[in-house]
Amino acid sequence: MKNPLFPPLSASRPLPLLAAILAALALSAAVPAARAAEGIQISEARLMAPIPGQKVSAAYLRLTNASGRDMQLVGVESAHAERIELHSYANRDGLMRMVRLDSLPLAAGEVLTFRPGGNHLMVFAPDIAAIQSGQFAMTFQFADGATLETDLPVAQPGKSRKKSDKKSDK
Ligand SMILES: [Cu+2]
Repeated sequence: MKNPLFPPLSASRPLPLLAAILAALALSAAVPAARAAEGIQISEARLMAPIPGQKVSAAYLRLTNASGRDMQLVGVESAHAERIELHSYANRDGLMRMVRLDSLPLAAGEVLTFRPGGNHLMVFAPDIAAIQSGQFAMTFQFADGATLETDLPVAQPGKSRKKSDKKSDK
């Protein structure tokens, strides 16, 4: 009954087997994941610190596609936010309204600009601790599965960041 080739699992050696299983899982999970989006450059990036009382903020930047291939931005994620959406503005019945986009094309050699009044990243429920740290990590996701991680510096909106601190006499 006792098979010398397959000694019974004893409590003395559970770790090597568990470690092997975990290693195999990690390996299989890692294969299709995060391939860095090469040739995509981020510049002029900043996350606007939310106005006190607001649970949403915007991020702006420029994405330059020097990869030589047509790309498509399909999403942005951050561990420091509930979610991040691609937004722009569209004329609806004569009013410029904010609209959510599923994706944005970024053809080879092109620049995709996110700026106030245009395309922007809408950041929902940004983590205050991350904002106070001055750096906000995000991961950009492209249609081909490539990703690009970056730290956006946090910018303070406007001059009225401290309303209690009135130096000017308006
Ligand atoms: Cu928006």
